Parts: sequence; structure tokens; C-alpha cells
Amino acid sequence: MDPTELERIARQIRLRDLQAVFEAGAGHIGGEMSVIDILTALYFRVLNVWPDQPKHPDRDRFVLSKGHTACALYVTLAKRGFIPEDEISTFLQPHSRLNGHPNCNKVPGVETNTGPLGHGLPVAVGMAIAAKLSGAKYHTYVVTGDGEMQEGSNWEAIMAAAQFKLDNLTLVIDHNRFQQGAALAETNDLAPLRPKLEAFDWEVSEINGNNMSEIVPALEHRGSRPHCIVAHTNKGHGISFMQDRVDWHHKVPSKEQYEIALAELSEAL
Ligand SMILES: Cc1ncc(C[n+]2csc(CCOP(=O)(O)OP(=O)(O)O)c2C)c(N)n1
Ligand SMILES: [Mg+2]
Repeated sequence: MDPTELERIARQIRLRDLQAVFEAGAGHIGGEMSVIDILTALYFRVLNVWPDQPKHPDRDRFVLSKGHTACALYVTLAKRGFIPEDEISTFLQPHSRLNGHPNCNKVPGVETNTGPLGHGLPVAVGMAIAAKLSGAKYHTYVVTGDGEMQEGSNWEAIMAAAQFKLDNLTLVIDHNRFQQGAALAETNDLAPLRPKLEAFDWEVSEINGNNMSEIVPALEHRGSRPHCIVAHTNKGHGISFMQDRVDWHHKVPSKEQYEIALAELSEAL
């Protein structure tokens, strides 16, 4: 699938995500909009996965460590055929399996439970080591938030990945420059991320994480060390009044704001 087609799918996913958050009256829309291009490239181009066999042993592993953006993952999984598309309307409803954070025991295609920040990367390192030990050929991808990189557990995992020479592991950091309630620069500023990862002996690429032509080759890159993609993104990408505004971490649009956002995203389709 070429970048133009991937961009079209990403816009459809953004639109469905916006509708789901508006209808549920909750969600983490800012970080969903920033990561949707990366999710689209993974599921519609890069990952070897089979929706009718979600536990196929040869499947590539994908961990959405920033589990609060679960809705974006559900919409992507639905569009790719893992779950019915009309199930998205149950997001956050009583008895729905589409909870606020992804649950691998309920949702086909969800590789591991996430939500508490700082756990997805350590689990992904375990998956990559397991492949090395068993001779499996799958690749493991994990997406963290940039605020999430403040969790110390991530840096233990980064050390372990270098030690075990995990050339079968790709970490994407969704570097949207905002966390919850603040900009990274105002709290525990980790930028620039590249020299820190390089100091731990990782290979590092820096890309525009909202540009399909840069995302795809970075995800498809294979080297001899663990690979980190520092993906420069915009929180709220695609919706003008949300972009780079700290309050849109988990704010829900009013009816008027919803109509404006809907029009902006539909125009781009
Ligand atoms: C261990 C832990 N502490 C706090 C939270 C609450 N929380 C949810 S999202 C978030 C901010 C995350 O920021 P970032 O990683 O930058 O994500 P993004 O900007 O992509 O939404 C926080 C503090 C959590 N989920 N887990
Ligand atoms: Mg962030």
C-alpha cells in the first residue's frame, strides 16, 4: 500500500476515533490523533499479521504502551478486520470489551495489557528476547508516549535490549511534546531523545511522525542493534483547534467543536 492510500486510511481512522470519543464522552483524543499515522502504517503496511488468526505464532508483535490511546488502536484493529467495525460504538459502554485501556484477554489483536505507563517496552523486550531464544522470526514493535519515557522502567528495558543485541525490536516514541496537564519542557524534559538512546547503544532515526513517506521506511528499517524511532508528532494532529494544546490530552469536544472537527477531517478525505 502506497503513502497516499495509507494517508487516506489514517484520515478515516481519525474521523471514526473523533466520533467514538464524542459519543462515549471520554477518551484521550490528543494522543490518539498524534499516533494514528504510525498505527496505520504498522497495520496496513508493515506488520505481518492475520486478523483471522490473531494468535498466529509467526505474527509480528505490536505493543501500544501508551494504552490510554486505546480507542485509536480499536478503530485501527476494526478497520483491519480483527473486530467488527460496528463494535466501535460500544467503546466504554457497560459490558463492552473495548475498555479505556486495551485488554489482551478480551480484544483479538491486542498483544498485551497496557495502561500503567512504563510497562509496554519492558514487555516488548521480553517478546524480542523470546524470539531470539526460540529462533522465531517475528519482529516486535512498541509505541510509547514521550511523557511516558520519564518512567525509569523504560530505561532498564533500553539497557537490556542493548545488552541482548535485540535487532528484532523497534521502539517508536510518539514525541508530541506534551504529557498530561503540561508540556514536557515544563516538567521532566527528556528532549533531545536521540543522544540518550544513542548513549545506550541503540540505533536512532528521527522522523516526522505524521508523514507517511517518512514513517514507512523508518518502520521497515532493519539493522544490527535495537532501533528507536523518535517520531516528531503533533498532539491533536489533523484538528486545528486541538493541535499542540495541552487541555486536549483528554478533553471531550462540545457539540460545536465536534461539528468543526468533523468538517475539517471530512474535508481532508
Ligand atoms: C504509571 C502511570 N502514571 C500515570 C498515568 C496517568 N496518565 C495517563 S496518560 C498520561 C500522560 C502521558 O503522556 P505521554 O506519554 O506523553 O502520552 P501522549 O502525549 O501520547 O498522550 C498520564 C500521566 C498512567 N496511565 N500510568
Ligand atoms: Mg506526549
